[in-house]
Amino acid sequence: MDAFNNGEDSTMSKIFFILITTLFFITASFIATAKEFSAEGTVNSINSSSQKLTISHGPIKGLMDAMKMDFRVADPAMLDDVSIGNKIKFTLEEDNKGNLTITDLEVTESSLKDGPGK
Ligand SMILES: [Cu+2]
Repeated sequence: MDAFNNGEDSTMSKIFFILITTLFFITASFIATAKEFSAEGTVNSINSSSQKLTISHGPIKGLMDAMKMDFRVADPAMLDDVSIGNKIKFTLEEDNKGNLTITDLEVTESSLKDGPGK
């Protein structure tokens, strides 16, 4: 088609396209501001009623130093996958208000007294 081979018009429409695409991605990145972090730690306690785990975690790159703190899990069923003393690897998601939620976890080392129940 002529429109695509038409020198300046074509350049202008390319610039326009790039501009719109760039604006779209900038807007999208503001809407989806959830950030993800990978972390490791040891489960200190499990609180079903508040849907939280107390974890002694190692340093989390770009987020915080090593410490003991509570984390909310995205799904209460995730609490059934861990026992006190378990070493876990987990994924943290930070929403645009700074709230942290564990969206994924995996036990890397079971505790010695890993009995049934909690
Ligand atoms: Cu912390």
